[in-house]
Amino acid sequence: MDKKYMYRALQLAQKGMGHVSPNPMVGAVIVYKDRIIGEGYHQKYGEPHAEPNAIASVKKEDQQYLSEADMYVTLEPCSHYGKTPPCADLIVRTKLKNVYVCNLDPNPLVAGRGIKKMTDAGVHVETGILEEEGLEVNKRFFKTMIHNKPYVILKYAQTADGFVARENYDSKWISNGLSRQLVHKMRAEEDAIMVGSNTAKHDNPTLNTRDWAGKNPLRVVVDREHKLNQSLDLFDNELKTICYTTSFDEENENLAFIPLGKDTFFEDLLTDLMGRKVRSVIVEGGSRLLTQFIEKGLWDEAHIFTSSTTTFGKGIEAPTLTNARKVSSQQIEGDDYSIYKRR
Ligand code: AOF
Ligand code: ZN
Repeated sequence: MDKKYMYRALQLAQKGMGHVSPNPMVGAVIVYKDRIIGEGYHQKYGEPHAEPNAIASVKKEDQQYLSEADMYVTLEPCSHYGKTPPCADLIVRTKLKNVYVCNLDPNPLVAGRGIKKMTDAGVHVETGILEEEGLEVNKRFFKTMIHNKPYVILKYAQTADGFVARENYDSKWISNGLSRQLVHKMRAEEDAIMVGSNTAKHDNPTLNTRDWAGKNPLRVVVDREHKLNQSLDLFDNELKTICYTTSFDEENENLAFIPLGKDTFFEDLLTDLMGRKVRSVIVEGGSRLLTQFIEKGLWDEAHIFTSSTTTFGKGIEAPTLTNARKVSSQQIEGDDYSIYKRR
């Protein structure tokens, strides 16, 4: 067993970023005598899993080695008939010698059965290789499988003196152009993007990914009182928007108004998004909405851009992140970009 091949499998897995949700990202590498003879990953939701892709990639002249080869795969091979037949059966039929697995699959349809199928058939299986790294790669999938709630990412930009906007909201951009492009990349990687009614009203955002080549996430706006003007860009009918209210109920192809209970509003909102196959959501503001997610402990990760400017004087204060642990920090053309996780 050599961990470098699992690193490669994790790298392959992430090529599926933005294309496989609600499925996990999975990569697989086939190794014979310290040489990679096959590679594959789960490329698109509904399409073949990583393992058949890796096996299919083995060149004709190398196929004779499969029964002596090892597979490194980032998730327990599946045991169920879903959109594709069980990968564990394919591995058994292919007669691979050793299978090294990063994470077990928490999906109740699999949950250890994939491992059992292979060991019962005499395949040598080892699990837990680079487990922590795998949990990070598939943090969205594990969160939703275990807690039945999407992975929630808070994202905001603040000035050095801790404001997210001027008092009169005439300050749409705090972070620099490169940071904003990074935000568009982030948007393309998640399933949904959410703002509150103040942000929708004052910034009139389109919430698309125009500065990045990638898919657009579902747009979500919290407008409890159903007061937002329907001429805002969010309601332009070009991408789907879900508007959560406490009363109004109406849904068509590109726009849905979903009424939720007042007391369990945010919990219900996350549950409703789960039902819409949303496995991750970026909450982009404003301060009031972000604060509610923080106070209810309904967030998983926070990305905070802090500019070097302090010219605001009076303004809308940035939220205070509590119960947070900093996991990384870097400079982007003068902006500090830090990532936190909830303790
Ligand atoms: C694997 N290899 O590459 C992936 C797996 O709807 P389906 O048929 O695509 O099945 C989705 C489930 O299969 C998903 O929830 C997870 O449990 C597993 N994903 N398994 O062996 C893969 N993507
Ligand atoms: Zn599978």
